[in-house]
Parts: sequence; structure tokens; C-alpha cells
Amino acid sequence: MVSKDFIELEEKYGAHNYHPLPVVLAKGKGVFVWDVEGKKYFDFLSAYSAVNQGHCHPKIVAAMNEQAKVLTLTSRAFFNNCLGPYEKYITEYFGYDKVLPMNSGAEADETAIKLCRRWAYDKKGVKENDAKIIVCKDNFHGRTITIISMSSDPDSYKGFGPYTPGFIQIPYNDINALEDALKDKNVAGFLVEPIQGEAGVMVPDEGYLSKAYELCKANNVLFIADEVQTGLARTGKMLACDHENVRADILILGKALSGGTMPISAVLADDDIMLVIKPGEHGSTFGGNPVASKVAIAALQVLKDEKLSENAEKMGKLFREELMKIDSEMIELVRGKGLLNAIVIKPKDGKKAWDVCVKMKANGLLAKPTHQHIIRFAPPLVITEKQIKEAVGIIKKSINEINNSK
Ligand code: IF1
Repeated sequence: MVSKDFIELEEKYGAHNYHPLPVVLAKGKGVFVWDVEGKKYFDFLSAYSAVNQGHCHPKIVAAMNEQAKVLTLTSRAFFNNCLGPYEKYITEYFGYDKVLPMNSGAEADETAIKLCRRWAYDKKGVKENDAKIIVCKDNFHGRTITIISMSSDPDSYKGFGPYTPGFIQIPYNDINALEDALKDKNVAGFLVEPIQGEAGVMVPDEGYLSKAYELCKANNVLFIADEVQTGLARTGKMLACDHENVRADILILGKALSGGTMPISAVLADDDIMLVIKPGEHGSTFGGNPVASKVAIAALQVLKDEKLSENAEKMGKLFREELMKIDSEMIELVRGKGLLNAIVIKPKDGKKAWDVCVKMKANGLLAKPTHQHIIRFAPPLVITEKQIKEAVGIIKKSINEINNSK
């Protein structure tokens, strides 16, 4: 079978909820992936930052294989000998009292929302069913009904109502709007992405997160950081909140917590928050399973051992510098932090971000547009200087080819 055959299978038998770039991948190693025809590509998406440690990292895969041979799932009806050690490891790693393990990022966000609401009723004294959570315009937190109820993107929410109440939407990166919204005494939490990924890698002004955190503290409101995409070394620090020395009251992690091998997410908080949820009130069949526990430890250990935050910081700087050197009117803007970056494309003769991505694919680099005019660049954090320069060469060549084509 060739690429076309696999694409046809998905078209015929799969739900049409995606519009992928026409490339069928069969193998991955480090920063590279190969399609079924054997063509090699730089992966500049990293499965939306789930593959920070690089594809098929040998230490993570080994942890997975070893545990899969011994015990894969007990459910939380029984204890297992992997979860406790993992819980100790991850809470010490990030400096929180407790962790609640889940699977997808959306589930972790849902968990954080439940924790925040329960905390409001049990600790803050908000009347039951009156708690509100402030969220930001253009957020992306996942696909569940409650999460799309917080969304401002019609593609995400339209036609899926009725929606979950209890959310206040304010503009991102607007500290005055937050101050205003916090006047409502029923506000229990502020849920925010330290950098908005799906919105097009929107980096807020320096000081926004720390000011937002201060305001939350002053109003007895929980600061909840969705670091599903920005966390785990992606932006040049272990957490994007670390850039402003902010320690979230509730920290949400996902994606790279498994290095892209399986869905693993986590919610971290201290006892005064985490212990408001009692036995039987929340959970998941697969959350904290033995394989996930072993894989998450390995994935976190790799980030430290290979100094991936430091590399993301250095390579990110180099990447943006090299991109800025490309002399093309099609590149309107380069922005980002660490290795979470984007360029804004000015359309030329009807050619948009999508066409640039198709051209880059032909030249050996995979990236995905977000919206019509933005391309996100987020390679695995193990990328080297030589590889960054080679990749920018491909980006430059592709943009020039689009520019010169009629
Ligand atoms: C898809 C986007 C990225 C996230 C943040 C929670 C979740 C995500 C900050 C939910 C998920 C995804 C989902 C994926 C594409 C990807 C994405 F373009 F849709 F917005 F990364 F930018 N919080 N992001 O970014 O995590 O439940 O998916 O594990 O295809 O929907 P999940």
C-alpha cells in the first residue's frame, strides 16, 4: 500500500473530524519522521508538543516495554506498585503536595475545573452552583462539552450546545479585564494558558502572568495554569510560568508527560486544594496505570538528564534569529518562546499558510497551519544547531518557491 491508499481508508472508514496534511507516516526517530514511501522529514509539529523528548525515545520506550510485560492495568480499585513511586517522583519534581493522574489533557482540565469548583464551595464559601471560573478569549483547553463551553471559537462550540454555565470570558493578556472580572465574589478560579498555542502562539506581555497571579491571590481566587502544551521544557523553562516565577495553585500537564507514547495527564496542587475531592468523587479507569506511571517517570527524567529546557531556550533563539534573516515579504512576523514558535504569513497570489506547509512537506519538513495565516513551528527539543540551520534552509527555500510561483 502507498500513501494514497491509507488516506483513502481514513476517508472511507474514519470520521471526518480532521483535515490532515497529505503525508502518511510510518516511522519516527528523534526529530525525524518517515512516510510509507520512505521519505524523511523534520517534524516541526512534534504532535503539538507531545513529542518534546523526540520520537521513540529509547529510555521512554524501554520503560513502556518493560512494564507492559509485567502489569499494565489494575484500575484504582486496587493499589499497584508503580503509582505511589510515580506520585512521589512527580510531586517532588514540581514541588506540590499531591498529584491526580488522568489520561488526556482535556480530562486534566476537567479535573482542575472540578477541583476549583469544589474548593470554592468547601473552602471559599461560595454558595453551591454559583462558582464561576474566568477564562480567556481564544483559549484552547480540549474538546469536551464543558471545555468547549469556555471556547470563543465557533468551530469548537457551534452546534454542540447546550453549554455548561459558570464561565466568564475575558480578553487574553488584558490585566484590567481580569481585575474587573475578579470583582465578582463568586469567582473561584482563573484558568489560563501561559502562551496561547492554538490561538497562534500568542505570547503575553512580560509581567502578565505574575500580575494575574497577584490579583488572584488578592481576591482569594485560584490561579490555574494549563501547561498541557507550554509545559515540560517546550518554552525554554520546565514550565512556561517559570519565566515569571509564578507557581500556579493548580498545574495541568499532559502531552509530553509521556514523550508522545501514550495519553498521560496530571493535575498538581497542594493539600488544601487537592483534598477537597474525596474517595469516589472523581477518577478514571486508566489514570495512573502502571505503564503510565513508569513512562511518565522516564519522560520527566529525560527532560532533566538531557537538559531539554536549556536546549529549547538556546535553539529557540537561534531558530528565530535564522528565520528573521529570511528576506521575504510573505513572512509578516516571527514570534514565540523557546521552541514554541510561529510565523505569520502574508498571502501572496492566493497562496496561504496551507500552501507553504504543502511546499515544506515536499521539501522535507512537516508543520501545520493554525488559522489561515499562521504556521506553528515546534520541533522536538532534542534538535541540534546543525539541524535548526538545515530546517530553516528548507523553510526559506519553500517560501521562496511559493513567492516565485505564479
Ligand atoms: C486536537 C490545537 C494544540 C491544549 C491545551 C488542553 C488540551 C490541548 C493548552 C487538550 C490540546 C491539541 C489537541 C489536538 C490539537 C492540539 C492543539 F491546535 F487543537 F489547539 F496543541 F494547539 N490544553 N491541544 O493545547 O489535550 O485532550 O487533546 O490531550 O487535535 O484537538 P488533549
